[in-house]
Amino acid sequence: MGRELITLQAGQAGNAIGHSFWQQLCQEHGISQDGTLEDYAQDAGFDRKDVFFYQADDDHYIPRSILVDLEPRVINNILSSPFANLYNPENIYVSQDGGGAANNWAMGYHAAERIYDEVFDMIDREADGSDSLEGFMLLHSIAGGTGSGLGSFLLERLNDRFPKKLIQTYSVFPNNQETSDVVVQPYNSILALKRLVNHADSVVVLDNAALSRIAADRLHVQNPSFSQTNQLVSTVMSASTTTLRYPGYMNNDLSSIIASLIPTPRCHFLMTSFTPFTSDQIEKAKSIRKTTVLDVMRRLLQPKNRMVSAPTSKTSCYISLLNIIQGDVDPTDVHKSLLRIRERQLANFIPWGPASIQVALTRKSPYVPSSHRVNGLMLANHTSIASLFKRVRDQYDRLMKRNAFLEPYKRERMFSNNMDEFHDSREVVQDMIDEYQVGYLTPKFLLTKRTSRHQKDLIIQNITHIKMIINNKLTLSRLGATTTGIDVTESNVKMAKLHSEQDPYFTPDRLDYQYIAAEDLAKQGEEKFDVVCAMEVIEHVDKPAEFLKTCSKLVKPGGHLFLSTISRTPFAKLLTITMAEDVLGLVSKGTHSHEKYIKPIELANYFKDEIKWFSHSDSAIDGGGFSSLIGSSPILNRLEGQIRGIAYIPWQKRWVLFDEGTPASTLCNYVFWARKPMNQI
Ligand SMILES: Nc1nc2c(ncn2[C@@H]2O[C@H](COP(=O)(O)OP(=O)(O)OP(=O)(O)O)[C@@H](O)[C@H]2O)c(=O)[nH]1
Ligand SMILES: [Mg+2]
Repeated sequence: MGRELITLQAGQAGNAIGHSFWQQLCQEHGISQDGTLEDYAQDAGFDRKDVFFYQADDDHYIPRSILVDLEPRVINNILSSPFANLYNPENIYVSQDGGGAANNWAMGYHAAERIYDEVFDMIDREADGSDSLEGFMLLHSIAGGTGSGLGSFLLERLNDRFPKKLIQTYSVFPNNQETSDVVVQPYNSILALKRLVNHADSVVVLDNAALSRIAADRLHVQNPSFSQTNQLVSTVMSASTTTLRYPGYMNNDLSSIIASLIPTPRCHFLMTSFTPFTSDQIEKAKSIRKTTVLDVMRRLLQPKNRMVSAPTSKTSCYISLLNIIQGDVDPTDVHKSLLRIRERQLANFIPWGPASIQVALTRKSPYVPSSHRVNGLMLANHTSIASLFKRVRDQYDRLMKRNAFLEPYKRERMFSNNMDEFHDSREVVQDMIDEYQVGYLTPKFLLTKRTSRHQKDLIIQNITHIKMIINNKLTLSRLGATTTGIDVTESNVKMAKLHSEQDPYFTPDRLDYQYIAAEDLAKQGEEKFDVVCAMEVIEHVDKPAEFLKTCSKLVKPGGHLFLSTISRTPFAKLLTITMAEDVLGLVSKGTHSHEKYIKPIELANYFKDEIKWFSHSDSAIDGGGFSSLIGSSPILNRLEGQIRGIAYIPWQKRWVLFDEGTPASTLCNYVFWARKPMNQI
């Protein structure tokens, strides 16, 4: 089954890096300049060319790519290059009047409105021609007029037209240190950034300042040409798509890569490092170094290798980190390297997240000779990227304060009456900066933000704790998820519906309540959920084992199950029955029965032995109840679950969530989280 991606190249930078990318892909898959398969690549069965190419009637390969520019120069260069016949001529749009968008975002945006039909005809044709389209990749720069303005327009419309498809961009950021670049770049950048925040699922940041620095350091080229920096870019683009093109058992589609790197939807700006960079054209850059897995992983973590110029501070840290390691690698070396990196504390992670480096091992193309045994790409979500956006914001503020260079924008419709769009874009960028800087250090901040527009959740209702559960559902929906709440008591469903109808924020397609048992929903079979929550339910059901099986069936592969319940301890009996029911009367008598309580270890074992979600026999679970289900191996997706105590503080009227491992914290109420393995249906 293919999971195809359509590439959209907009403007000069977009088309130039795109062209470089396609040359690299052709080399790696043994495809010649005109799209025919080279003799030596005839019986390759191990790669998936169909993600990026399709075959014409005569079997030659055509990129799933659409080339758009408002000036003809760059595309003409492509069409007079040896690769001229590679592209589908029907997929090329070059503006007739040919003047470009003159470094003006608004001009590019409005030009895109005018050519909308023609460009979307191409996109629709490509989308219809794919079996199982996963999404789009937009290649562009954010600083000029076309890639930035027309690119912004494409992002908005792609979102409307293909709401369920992923959108990843490779976005070139201008070299802010270079004064010779165009003065209005901060204006264009801020306007484009708003669209990148709101309409892209993930953005790979390509910072021209860092690319020049790396070209100088690694390739020993001072003042590198674009074609030289674009070689670095195409290496990164090809490496970041290897797991899609050479399928292994993990990260075979874009969504799994995005899911593992992006915990909140707006903070989706990824930085990259690659090592070792070599260039066959440049003698000095040919030098061969020792490339053990540990060397590669260490170098990937060094700030000087990052392709974003963003100084790290004491508080900046990784939110997530994926290393894609290519070549001949022994998994035990990976394991050892990860342990060493952890011991030496080479990577600083957010305090509340899974502090693990994820690793995907993939094969190398057999057709591209390489003097290195191993190479690696890092894709990372790091809070320091906010400093790049702050630089853009500060430059924008300086220009805007003086009302400098606004005339060309005022001539375009969007700015003819006021500058609202500028101010709004700045606000969106500021919010994103805050989220990176404040949010990731104080996770509560994130609760006020949306979750992914693709996320679907199920909440299994509880009979007695309706108020808490309603709040719970509202929160998830407020975060932006599409939420279904279910309950086996009809009056509860009615009450919940009434409750939500009073809030204009909710629509039935966002928050829906159904009068149905979880078991019946599972029997219907069709629908599975990204997140299933059953808070304070299991201690009330008669057959907990069956209930857990049902819940596990309702979760999508790779999805999450959250349960909260009470542990069967004398302490819990004292607190939840003697005190809450008998003495204080907080809960009506008979609500709980002690023998139905479940200990954390019992839940964990059940998920290990019966449901088989935890593969590790060595998970650190101990009978005392301070339990962590993080497998001992820090490799990708091995973070399988966690158990953490919660407690209600009556005088503060709020719940607290204890840190993992807090002594005695799971002796009464606790939350259990488990992640379904990707390979389980
Ligand atoms: N890395 C890289 N950056 C480029 C390349 N070409 C242009 N840029 C950068 O892109 C920014 C300008 O955007 P362009 O892509 O040239 O502009 P455009 O999208 O064609 O827009 P207009 O020409 O204004 O209509 C500047 O920051 C350039 O430094 C390239 O081939 N590679
Ligand atoms: Mg141009």
